[in-house]
Amino acid sequence: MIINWFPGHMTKSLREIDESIKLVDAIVYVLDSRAPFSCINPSLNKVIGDKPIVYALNKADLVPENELPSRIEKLSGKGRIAVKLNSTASNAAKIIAEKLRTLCAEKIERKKARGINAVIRAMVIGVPNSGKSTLINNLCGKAKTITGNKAGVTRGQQWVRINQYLEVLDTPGTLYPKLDNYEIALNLAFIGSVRDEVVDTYELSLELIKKLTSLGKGIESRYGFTPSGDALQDLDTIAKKRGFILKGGVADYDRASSAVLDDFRKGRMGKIILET
Ligand SMILES: Nc1nc2c(ncn2[C@@H]2O[C@H](COP(=O)(O)OP(=O)(O)O)[C@@H](O)[C@H]2O)c(=O)[nH]1
Ligand SMILES: [Mg+2]
Repeated sequence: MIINWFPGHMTKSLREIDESIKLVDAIVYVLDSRAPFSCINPSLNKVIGDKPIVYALNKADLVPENELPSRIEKLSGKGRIAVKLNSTASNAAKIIAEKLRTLCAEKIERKKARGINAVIRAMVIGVPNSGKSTLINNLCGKAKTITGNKAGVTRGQQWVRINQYLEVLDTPGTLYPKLDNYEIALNLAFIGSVRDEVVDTYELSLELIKKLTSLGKGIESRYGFTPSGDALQDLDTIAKKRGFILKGGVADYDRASSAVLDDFRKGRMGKIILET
């Protein structure tokens, strides 16, 4: 299966993120906990430089809890804090605000010492479908957007004051996923970060069945049968079990493929992490 972008897309999105990143003190890098390392695009390293990062291991509710500590540790370091998150939960904003404050504590203190209003500015970035908008909505809540003529805000972006020391850009930076490694590209496609026009749903669902079979997860708990090892046969079984049948009694693979991908993406196959 081919999964690819036109390189132009990547260049454009990196340039856009680059413009916004210049304006902020810190970055909230949203990762999908089911494949956190696949969500990191190394092409961004140069743009980010040593800007502080909170890695939000989002959708943590969709993976086994014991899988996260080792990954959090791996992602943490100087100027880097990683934290598990469920962006749909009401405490998500508080968690992220606290981590940003910890990360920028020195900067806040320095500004305070000089009698400057100690507001740090942050932006949310991540691959598509990682939960950026959900997190921004949660962060901004009823907070007022700061209108007026603040420096650097382009194309309808606005700063939102979250609390006395934090402002967040209301528009996320959408990161084009890095697709030049096939396994990573597959992970990104499974979690819905690769636009559907770029991948073949039918082939992708077969790949997902293979992956879940190798992990020993998902198929049995969702569809109630042990995978056979033949992905196509299993897709056929899923179609029949779900009643996706075309005229003449043949399995509707299109519907079954979409259902398999949707079930996985919505967490209906149980808690699963793809990166082992
Ligand atoms: N289970 C779960 N779903 C989430 C979480 N965060 C976001 N979502 C869902 O993931 C999907 C994509 O979220 P969205 O914020 O639109 O992603 P964006 O493309 O990065 O802006 C939506 O259906 C959200 O409801 C989370 O922490 N847990
Ligand atoms: Mg969005």
